[in-house]
This record gives sequence, structure tokens and C-alpha cells, in this order.
Amino acid sequence: MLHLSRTDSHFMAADYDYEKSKAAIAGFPMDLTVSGRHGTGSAPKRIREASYLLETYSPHLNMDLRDLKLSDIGDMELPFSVPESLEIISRVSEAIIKSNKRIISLGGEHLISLPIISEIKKRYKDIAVIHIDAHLDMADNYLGIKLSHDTVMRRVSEIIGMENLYQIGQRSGAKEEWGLPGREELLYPFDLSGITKIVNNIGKRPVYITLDLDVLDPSVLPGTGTPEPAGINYNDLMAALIICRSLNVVGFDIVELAPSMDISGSSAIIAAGILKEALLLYL
Ligand SMILES: [Mn+2]
Repeated sequence: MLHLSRTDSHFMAADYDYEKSKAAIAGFPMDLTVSGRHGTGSAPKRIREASYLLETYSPHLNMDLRDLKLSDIGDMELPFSVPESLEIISRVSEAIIKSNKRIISLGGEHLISLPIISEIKKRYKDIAVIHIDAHLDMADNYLGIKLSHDTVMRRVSEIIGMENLYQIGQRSGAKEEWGLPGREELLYPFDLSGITKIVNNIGKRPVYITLDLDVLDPSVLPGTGTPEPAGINYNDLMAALIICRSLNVVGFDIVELAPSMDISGSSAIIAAGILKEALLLYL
């Protein structure tokens, strides 16, 4: 059985061979700036629990998680303060990146991607980001607040450069977000059919993938705080992630799972399934 977490202990206190691992999973259970319904704080824990229901072997890919050099550093304890939480996420990300490991993060709300990508940009100057989401997250502010899960990709674009942010699957956002200049070759809304163009455009550059699970249709994944109708299905998402396997993926995150919104528990299982396949594809 798949067992992603060997321990619930904190960073650098776990009992796996962290030094030899090529990638580290970290949970960032931040749930402070969501505009819809809360619940992302329990997501990393629920994803790990759900992972017990999955086999480590993937018949789709003919690969096994047990063959990966992977560590799980557990969930970070985050205070009820946005700047202090972001600072902790930065320091943890920096430590993982400096130890030459790829960083795999479990949200938490989408704002966690900002400090992670900021640290990645310090190492990989020519980083490109692929943002898979139902929402553009390109508002300059939300009710006057610059740092929130509604503005996270706008802030990311200011760090990596607007021209290095590829967005795909979006079907929601304010009119101003849709009207931002210069997005023609960078924004592929409504479905994931543009992924081949994105992969070809990025080529050999390092890439970070941020996956907001609400890109999936609410009938597929109801367990999220801001569900959006007319989404994509699981197989289309998986097909797009497989196309991305030719890329140099230096990190990815899976965010915005809100397990309490889905009493069946299947949303967390879907998240664990995506994590499993993504680990096999990119590590
Ligand atoms: Mn979203």
C-alpha cells in the first residue's frame, strides 16, 4: 500500500533517510485568506490518510513509488498570521531547495505557492510556472488586501515575470483579470487542450507546476472551498500531467483541497492519486 508519510513529525526530525532523498514532500496547512469556504488546513493530513487506500504501483505508468528516493518531512506548524506563515514556508522551502531536492508541497490554500516560488526563483533564474486552476487568481487585491489566495498568481507574476506564467484550465475571474495585456500565448482557458503548446514553449527550462484542485469539475472533486462549474474530469487532468513529463519539473504543489466539504472522503483520495502519479511522472 502507498504510505506517503513515514511519520507525522516536524521538519528535520523525521526517521527516514532525508539526506539521500531527491525530493521532499512538505505539508503547509495554511487556511487564512480563502474567500470562499474554509477547510484547507486539514488537507495534507487527509491526503496522507487517503494514500493508504492506494497501491504504490501505477499500472498506467508501470512505475512504483517504492523505487523513488523520496522523503516526507510532515506538516509544518503555522501560526494564525499571514506574514509569519509565509516566512516559515519560505524558510522550509529554502532548506529543501538548498539541499538539492525537488520540493513537493501540499496545501493548504493557494497562497502557499507564493513563498515557495519566490525561493525557487532564487535558484532557477529562468523558471517558468504552469498554473492549473479554475480561477485566474490575477486580481491585484481582494478587498484591498494584496496577499490572498485570489491574488496569488498576480504576486507570482511580479516575481517571475508575467511572460513566464502559463495559465491553463481557468473559467473564472473578474473582467479585469481576463483583460490583462500580453496574455494571448500564455493563457489557455476552459480546458487543458493547450498543454502541448505550453510544453513546447517552455522546452528545457525549469518548471514549477501549481495545481489548484478546483480545476476539476465539482462533480469530480466537491471537496474544495471555491468550486466552479463546467470543470474538467480526472482523466483529462491526468493526460495533461503526462504530457508535462518531458519538462524539467523542479517542484510542484497541490492546493485548495478542503476535505470537510466532501463527507465521502473521495476528494482526498483523488488528491492522493494525483500526487502519486505526479511523483512518478516528475521525480
Ligand atoms: Mn482555484
